Amino acid sequence: MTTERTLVLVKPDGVERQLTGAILARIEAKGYRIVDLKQVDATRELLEQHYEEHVGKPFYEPLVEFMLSGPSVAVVLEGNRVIEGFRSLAGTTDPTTAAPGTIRGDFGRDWGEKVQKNLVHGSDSVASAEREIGIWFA
Ligand code: IDP
Repeated sequence: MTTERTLVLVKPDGVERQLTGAILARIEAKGYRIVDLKQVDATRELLEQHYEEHVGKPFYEPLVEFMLSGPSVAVVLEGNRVIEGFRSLAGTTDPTTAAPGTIRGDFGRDWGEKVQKNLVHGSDSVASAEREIGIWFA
């Protein structure tokens, strides 16, 4: 058994496009358990912590501005190998080439902006998940 928790965000583009329900339906259909969920108006301070690994990259400021543009839905999921399982459901970072059948591949595209609006975030390791759950559910 490798029971894990992960932090998932439905990013502002997903909330704005009213895809939250469709995204959560895929998570629940896969069999993961939602253990906590809330809509959040993220602050710059919260986002600076969440995206600290990307500080200084060309897309960092557009990414923060995008994440400040509207509410996100923050979700804690639990299940065996849920960290890699959710990232598999989400698809690769670039929505243009994310595989059909994934959240990003089915619902995402390139909108010609400096930041990739790709609908969801999922933690990438046990350490990241613990850190990110602490940030969003402080
Ligand atoms: P991930 O969300 O697939 O784990 P990360 O590399 O952690 O990808 O990047 C965080 C977010 O930053 C991405 O989800 C995407 O919104 C944005 N991003 C990443 N790389 C680029 C890029 O090269 N150009 C524009 N935006 C990017």
